[in-house]
Amino acid sequence: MAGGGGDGCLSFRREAHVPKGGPNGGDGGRGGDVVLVCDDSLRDLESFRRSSHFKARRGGHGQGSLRHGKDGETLEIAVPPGTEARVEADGTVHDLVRPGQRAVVARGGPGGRGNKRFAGPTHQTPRFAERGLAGDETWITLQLKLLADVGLVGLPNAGKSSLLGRLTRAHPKVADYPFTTLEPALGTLETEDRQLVIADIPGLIEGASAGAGLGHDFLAHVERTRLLVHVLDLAPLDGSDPFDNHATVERELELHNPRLAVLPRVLALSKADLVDPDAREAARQAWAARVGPDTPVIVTSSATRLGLDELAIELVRRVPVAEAPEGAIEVVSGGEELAEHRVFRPAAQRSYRVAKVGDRVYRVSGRGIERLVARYDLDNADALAYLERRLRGIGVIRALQEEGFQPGDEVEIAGIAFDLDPE
Ligand SMILES: Nc1nc2c(ncn2[C@@H]2O[C@H](COP(=O)(O)OP(=O)(O)OP(=O)(O)O)[C@@H](O)[C@H]2O)c(=O)[nH]1
Ligand SMILES: [Mg+2]
Repeated sequence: MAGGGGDGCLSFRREAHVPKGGPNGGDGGRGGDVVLVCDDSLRDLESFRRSSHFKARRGGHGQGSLRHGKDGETLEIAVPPGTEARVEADGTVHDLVRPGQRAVVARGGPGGRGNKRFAGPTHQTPRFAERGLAGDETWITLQLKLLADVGLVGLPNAGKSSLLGRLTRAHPKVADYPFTTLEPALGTLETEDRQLVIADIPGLIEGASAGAGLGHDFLAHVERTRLLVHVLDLAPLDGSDPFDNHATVERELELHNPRLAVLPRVLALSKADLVDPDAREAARQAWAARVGPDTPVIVTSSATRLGLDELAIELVRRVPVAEAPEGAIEVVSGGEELAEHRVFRPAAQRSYRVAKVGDRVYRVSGRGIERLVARYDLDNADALAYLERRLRGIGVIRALQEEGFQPGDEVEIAGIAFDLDPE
């Protein structure tokens, strides 16, 4: 919920020798916006389980002597990269992908103007001020979508999370048992001129494509990436054969979606520090021969950083430059709204509707008009006179007359009924 605007102030100068000074009421401040900020240090939306109501500060009220109210502070809410935010009030969808990216999801209400603003040659003593308006109030649905350029895949315990932690500033949980990573995590690899988002996918096991293990739910995320790094443990603790392990993961990827089989990839042989240098080199050559010239084979160690720079360079080189990963940005924003907009446009240059709702009673509806009326205290004769002039300027009075309105009839706007007797 964004902050409401502060009220404008109704005040006149008082000085000992001036019996009646001029108007000097200051304006109310704007209410604070609610802004989502993409924050690289966050990995998930867990914190929103604990607190889910956010309210920005309201604007300060105006005061006498032309003191304006302070604007309400913007309320920033940090969300992890890959967050999709849907603003329920109007259906807008924001994708927060890059660290630092911001999206205003609720706007603060404008402040009311103080009475000084309404003074003019013909109205020297305006005895009214505007109210501030309420800020936007809406639910925001947050969903974490993986928007990764690169996906790390491999068996449980292969060293994927360790690699992510070394290549980026992410701090995924690392432990010496399989299935440590339960949900995909993202990190950003920063180079001089590019940022690549890398996703750490939970380990895949045989049968993953058919629903076994944890990896299955996340294979869909892999589809969005543009490059896969197959992380392969050179010396698995369980004594399994790296060749079999490699084949298992590749088979599961292909079974899930043949498109995955053709995604470019890099083979990262992991935990090389556990293998003596000759064996590493032999493994590299054997794998290079096996996977062919299109797949670089890089011997890596998260423990010693061996090969990590080479890996980073390879990732940057192989991920095509583009605005965002293919298929990652779904523009769902306001489909229905647009259609509605189009239907209304030819008939209505005006953004409000006038209807006769009873004997000598008329209703005017429309957001703009309703927000306008909310600004004034209609029991205040000066304010009412001012509002009438505004309504006349906008064409509302004429529209009312077309419907049969006579001076003195009742008009209802935003639930407020008043007798309108325009001059
Ligand atoms: N010696 C050594 N150990 C490593 C290296 N990389 C990872 N490990 C260890 O291997 C174990 C598994 O590492 P993780 O990074 O959690 O593996 P993972 O692939 O993310 O595993 P899951 O999340 O379970 O799929 C941990 O005990 C790590 O400390 C490495 O380069 N050298
Ligand atoms: Mg892991």
